[in-house]
Amino acid sequence: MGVVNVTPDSFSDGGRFLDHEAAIARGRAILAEGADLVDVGGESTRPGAEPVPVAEELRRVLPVVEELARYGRVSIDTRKAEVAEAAIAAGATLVNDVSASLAGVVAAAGPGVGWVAMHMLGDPRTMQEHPTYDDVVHDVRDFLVRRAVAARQAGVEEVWIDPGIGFGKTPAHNWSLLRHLDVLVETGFPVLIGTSRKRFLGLLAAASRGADRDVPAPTDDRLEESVATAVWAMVRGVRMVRVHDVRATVHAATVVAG
Ligand code: PMM
Repeated sequence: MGVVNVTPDSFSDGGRFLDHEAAIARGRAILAEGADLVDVGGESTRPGAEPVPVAEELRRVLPVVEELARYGRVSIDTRKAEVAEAAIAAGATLVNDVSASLAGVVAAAGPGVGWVAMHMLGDPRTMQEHPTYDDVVHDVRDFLVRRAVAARQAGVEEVWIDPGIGFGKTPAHNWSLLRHLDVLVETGFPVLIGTSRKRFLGLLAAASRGADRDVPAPTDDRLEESVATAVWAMVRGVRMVRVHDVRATVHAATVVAG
């Protein structure tokens, strides 16, 4: 899954694809580089981000979804029912739902549309303040299985689960989830994960390059860490990875596939 953020403020590519033509060109390049689908989002969910009004989110994403759906599979990254519905009407066939609350919308769309349930603690404005869990791996697994089972019962056939790396999680929580991916894979629901260019990898990158440990490496200097975690996840049975660096990740995936 390759990412196209049509936003002014996403943490890694914010502002670059706000223009529709640029977003469409990037989406087409992602598909040409070998991604199976392109994930279009119009609201940043980076820590501290403010919500975007529905009309503005629709304005950002709909033309991009409609055009890219001519070339490949499109998912819509949204927390809003109105945006999910409109994107499905425009050709999206997967709803990437970081709020894990839109199963009803997807069920109503009928067969042929899938749903990603992602785990997030709180909401993007406050999620990184003091995230705490009894046991992050099992708390996340239990939440996702509850939502996924309910979605199946509501009639959604294609249901993915995603632990939501960085969404109300400390670096230690992220590493625990990565170390115990088997717990998610064993649920039987296909697992999606997004580690690409995230801050905890920036901190590791800075430390491994001998820089200040508290200052993350820039987002465009997290490639090796991003690909390494994607490969790690694939080897452990994760079926989809959400990435910015499509070409490198597709090449790495061919090694995993043998
Ligand atoms: N991460 C971001 C946005 N959407 N969706 C899923 N399913 N999983 C993720 O980990 C995820 C997501 C934040 O990253 P971005 O700002 O680069 O899009």
